[in-house]
Amino acid sequence: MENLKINNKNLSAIGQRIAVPKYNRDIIKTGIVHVGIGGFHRAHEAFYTDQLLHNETIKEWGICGVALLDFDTKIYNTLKEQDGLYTLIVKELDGTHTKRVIGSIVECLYAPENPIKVIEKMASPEVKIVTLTITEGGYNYNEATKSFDFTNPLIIHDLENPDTPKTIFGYLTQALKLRKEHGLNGITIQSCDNIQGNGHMTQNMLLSYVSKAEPGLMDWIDKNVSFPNAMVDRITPVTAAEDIAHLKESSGIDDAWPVVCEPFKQWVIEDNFISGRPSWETVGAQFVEDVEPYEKMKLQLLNAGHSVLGILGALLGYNTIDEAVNNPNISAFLKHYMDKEVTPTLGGLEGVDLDAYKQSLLERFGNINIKDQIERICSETSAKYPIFILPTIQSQLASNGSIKLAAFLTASWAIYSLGTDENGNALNIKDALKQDLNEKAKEAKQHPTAFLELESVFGALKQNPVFTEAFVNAYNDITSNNIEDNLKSINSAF
Ligand code: CS2
Repeated sequence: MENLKINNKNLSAIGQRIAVPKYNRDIIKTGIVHVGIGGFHRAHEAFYTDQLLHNETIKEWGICGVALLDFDTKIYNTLKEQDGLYTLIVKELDGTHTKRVIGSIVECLYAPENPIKVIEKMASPEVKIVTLTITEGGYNYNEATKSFDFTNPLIIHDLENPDTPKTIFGYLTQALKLRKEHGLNGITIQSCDNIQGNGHMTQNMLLSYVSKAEPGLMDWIDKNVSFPNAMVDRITPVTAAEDIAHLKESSGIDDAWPVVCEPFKQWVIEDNFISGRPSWETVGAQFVEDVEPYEKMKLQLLNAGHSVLGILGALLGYNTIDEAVNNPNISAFLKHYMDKEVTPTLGGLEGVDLDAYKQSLLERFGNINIKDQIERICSETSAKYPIFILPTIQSQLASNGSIKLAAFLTASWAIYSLGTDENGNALNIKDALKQDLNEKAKEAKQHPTAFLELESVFGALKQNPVFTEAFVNAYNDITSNNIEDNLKSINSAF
């Protein structure tokens, strides 16, 4: 079988081997600018939109993918080379792979090379929505001050150099200013990141920035920009070299950066789009009035569940999430955490069978074909913890509920931050606060609660005696006995 490089020219030949877009990409206009063209966007929004574009009456919702950071050169160059095309490989539970070429990204821009082009694209009349996957840390929110972090050097740069911004806030401000000057229609800014109230977060952080950078724009934004909240879900591991090789061997497709993901997908969106929106509901998204309960459920069960498996699994020397969840002591701990500490905080979820949801999470985590990397899950835990774990602890403390398991997880993270697993092997920690975490973790050897001093992560947790007592107990248990024995003893109490 001849190898075919993935691009426009080879699309119909590739179509003899796997599914390809059936619509004419040449006539699709850009209605969405998306910032952050990593794996998750390409497995989620771009997938839904590709499905939508198969409805031949829809031509106005193509995506312009923007690579915002210097670090994004590789994905930009790859997508440019491949005419925006890439393969989505769904790893089914039975081990088979469902492959399709996704065509919804119809143009790409690399912001560091040409910031003005990105600003102009966001400000063009045909663009109705800017969507974002800029990661939890990308919103520049500080848990300690509960506000926008103006001390971030990149923000200082953007305030001083408005025409050549580096952050999303600088870009959006310039684009909105241009839209106002040109008397254009309003626009929706839609977050697709794992944050409770991600629309509110986007709005609050952007307005904080604008209040300093362009105060005259505040009123226009108020009237012309909408920020829907949304819950997004699809487990998307980092693409491995084997995935690229396997695609070539099995289908003769030469794709420099395919995306791999699980079969499950969910997108629950608040219907708040000031200038219209794609009919994503026709391809499986749900539009609802209030997304909050769905967000809470997903962030505090799935994402937090991931962190539980990631941190405990890393300490035990595992590499993938399925290995961790297939350890009965870890999975029992996770089940107790979900049932006893998270579930009481979730409130009523009309129409959702929570027991079935939790069961389905264990099955998804256990998918041995996905090989979701523990390293990916543990990356940037300092940005994830305040969103995935802290709300559960705060809510449980307020109602005198159990926080024992969350305290054990937090103490495990302190041990993890020392940089080696239980067998003494080095951990590859990727975290913007890696240095600070490591210093506090070292101090914690003398005074365990020193770890909780990182207020941008833990807020005021250190001041809470109930939590600190549970944390110190857990810390001492972990340092005097191995994780697995600790898990057995915790689990036996239920
Ligand atoms: C993960 C998420 O980054 C993480 O810690 O929990 O990337 C998770 O896989 C997705 O949110 C699934 O929808």
